[in-house]
Amino acid sequence: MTNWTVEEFMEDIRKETETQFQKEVSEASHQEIYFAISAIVNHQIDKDWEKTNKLYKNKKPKQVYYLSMEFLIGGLLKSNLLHHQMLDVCNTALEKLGLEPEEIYKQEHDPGLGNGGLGRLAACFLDSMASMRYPGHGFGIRYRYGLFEQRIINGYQTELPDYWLDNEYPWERRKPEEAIEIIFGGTVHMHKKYDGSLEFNYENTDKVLAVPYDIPIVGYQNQIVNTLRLWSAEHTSAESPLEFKDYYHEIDHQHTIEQISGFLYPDDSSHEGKHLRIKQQYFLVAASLKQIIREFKNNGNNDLQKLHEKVVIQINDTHPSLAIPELMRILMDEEGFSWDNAWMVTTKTFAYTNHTIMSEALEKWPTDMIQHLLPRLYMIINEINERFCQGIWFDHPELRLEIPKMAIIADNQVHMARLAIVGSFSVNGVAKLHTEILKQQEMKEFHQLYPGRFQNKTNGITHRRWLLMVNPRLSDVISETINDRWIYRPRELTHLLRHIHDKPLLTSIGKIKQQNKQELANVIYRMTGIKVDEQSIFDVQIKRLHEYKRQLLNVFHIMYLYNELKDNPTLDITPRTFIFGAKAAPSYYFAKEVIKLINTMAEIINHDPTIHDKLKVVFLENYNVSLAEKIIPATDLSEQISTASKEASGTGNMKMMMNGALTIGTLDGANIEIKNLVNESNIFLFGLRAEEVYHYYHSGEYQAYEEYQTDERITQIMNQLRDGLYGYYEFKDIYYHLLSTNDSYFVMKDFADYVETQQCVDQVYRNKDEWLSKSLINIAHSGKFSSDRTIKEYASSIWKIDNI
Ligand code: 26Q
Repeated sequence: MTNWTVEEFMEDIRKETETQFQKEVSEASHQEIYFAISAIVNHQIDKDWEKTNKLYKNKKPKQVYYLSMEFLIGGLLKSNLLHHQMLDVCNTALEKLGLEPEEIYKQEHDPGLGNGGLGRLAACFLDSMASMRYPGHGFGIRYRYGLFEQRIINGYQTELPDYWLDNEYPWERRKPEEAIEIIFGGTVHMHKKYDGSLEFNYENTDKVLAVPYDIPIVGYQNQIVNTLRLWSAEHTSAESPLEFKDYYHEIDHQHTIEQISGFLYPDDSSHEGKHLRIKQQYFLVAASLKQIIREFKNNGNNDLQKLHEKVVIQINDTHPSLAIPELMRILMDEEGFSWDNAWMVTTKTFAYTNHTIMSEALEKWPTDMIQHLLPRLYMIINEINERFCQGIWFDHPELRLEIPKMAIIADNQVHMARLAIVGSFSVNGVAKLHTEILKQQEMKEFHQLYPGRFQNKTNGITHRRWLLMVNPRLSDVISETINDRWIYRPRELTHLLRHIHDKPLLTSIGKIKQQNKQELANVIYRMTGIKVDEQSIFDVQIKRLHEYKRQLLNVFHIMYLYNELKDNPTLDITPRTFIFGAKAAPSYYFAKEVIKLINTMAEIINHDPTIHDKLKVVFLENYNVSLAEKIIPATDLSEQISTASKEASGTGNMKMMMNGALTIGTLDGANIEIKNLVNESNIFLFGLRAEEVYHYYHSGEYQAYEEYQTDERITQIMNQLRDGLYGYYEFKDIYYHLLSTNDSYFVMKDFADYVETQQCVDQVYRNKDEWLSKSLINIAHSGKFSSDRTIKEYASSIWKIDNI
């Protein structure tokens, strides 16, 4: 650990700008200063990284590998400075050099290598593993284009390519000497060898090079640096000079290969089988497994029969579940294992995390596609399926009738979740309710078959980024009040409860929220030109746009309030600023219409002088990790209003709670666990419960049309959507969609309760002391949602690994 003085740090910045750019600090651009500081941090990181690798090499602990198609790591400069105990010094040094630190940090193009919660969870997990000294690493893909950049034009979402590698990315290290060759397609020939064993040869295959780019994952002030390895697809160089006529063909082919790591697919929930997506998945899996086995052997292990003693692989949703048949292939075809031995090792190595119950989001791939692209893997999947179904038939006759629902291959499709369950020793959900739903409903046959295999691991978030880094003022006040041990033991945040009557503390927490709101108001003004009232309630919904997340319910509430104010401009309501951030999958028409609706309401409301600024609506474009870092510390009210049973966990709910927001939410996902901690008086709950949602689905009792006709407020809103809002805009498609689907996410059904609960919010907010003490209670209980707790649970009950 280094203890730099401000002067030393300033000197280093000078030196780096000189050597890298031959410039004085005063002449250097913000970009160049950013690169200079990154270089300073990188020198430190490289030393610790080498030390950590040596430590692992010597002690040879069991390692965990987190396989994920997404890692939403966010900006790394600030967090790396913080983790190296250099952030304060760096801030002061920059200020002394006449620079605004935030101006430098925002030079970093934050890599959008994930869609949302699942990708951000992977990043929080890496942070917790390194910070708690667990030997755990990530494997993913280095997409050349991350998730699209969102621009709002004329109220509509448009998508632009996110080319995040436009400048050099200072945190990655290319390792061409460790590249791995991957084989796709071809035809398989089977030979019987003299000893009776089988040999598989491939003809007309496609070769792809997986080139690693390593990103350091820096532990919090503990000198541990783990590795996130992202694979980039490159072509192998042509082996011999090309015939002229083959030349263009060859270039075209190289281009196709590079496309494998070309871009991240958006989560469009009802994805048809996309050829390139499955290539990406196999590419990740094949490269990572080869690397894992290579490392296992390099560590002096020569008996792959013992792989699971040194290696455990967590697969992040089904996306990397081809790893299961791929490990089978390696063990049998390359290492000479029998089926039974290979299966034993494989099923002791993999653990699978499920992140959704939405059946349309469960991955299925057409069999002919897998057969064509991965012929040998298809043979193996087939055999896994045969043996699995036979096993049920003979050993579990009570489940015979369920075989069609359980078969890995059914209706000419490979069901990836079924493959993942059968091939893993552990299956986990991401919040208590979600895990119960998996066990009792969505995967109940599998739970009957393998009752011990299912377990819950409630999600978490890294409190280092989501509190310490993004909200330094609040962090300081907390440390002054209960001392700073909470940074290492976030559960100690509960000590704040002893200060619940501490008026000066509540006042300073209130002031800090106010300052954060002021800063966000500036961001909002810069981004949209909208001036918002910092005294108003900052009511925030930030997440991917999905029907089940019900941004539409939020909009209905806004439309209702606006209609009320139009009828009665002196109506006494607490001023509110509704803040949205959301990307819609490019092909998700309904979601995009909701974005247009939000922007239309913003246009109308923000320019209507008759409502005296009591309402403002803000849609912040291109919601991503760095924008989240500005919004979350400034949030008063966190909108977690999914249709009960649909949100597996949610993690934004935890981030906002940790920053003192109160939640308005349904009893869904982790909201339930938030409620259990803070108790019902410190959270605003409303709406149908999960059982009621299931009941209405099965009974068909709910009639959306009746709801529309009986509640006059809904009638008015719906008719406005159909006929045009205040003379102008129409949203007929939303109107017809709600009625023709019988309001399948219960927007209209939950409306009345939602509005009533929002009225409670309005009342409580008027009593500053009451609001602030609820806020403190939320902060105090948020330590449970540190991903440190989550990772400890994975480590002890799934991975069986110790920290070093
Ligand atoms: C799949 C196939 C083809 C293309 C895209 C996809 C795809 C990509 C991403 C499908 C799903 C995702 C992402 C899902 C996700 O983020 N789920 C969220 O995971 C969080 C972490 O567990 C939970 O908190 C959220 O409740 C859950 O919605």
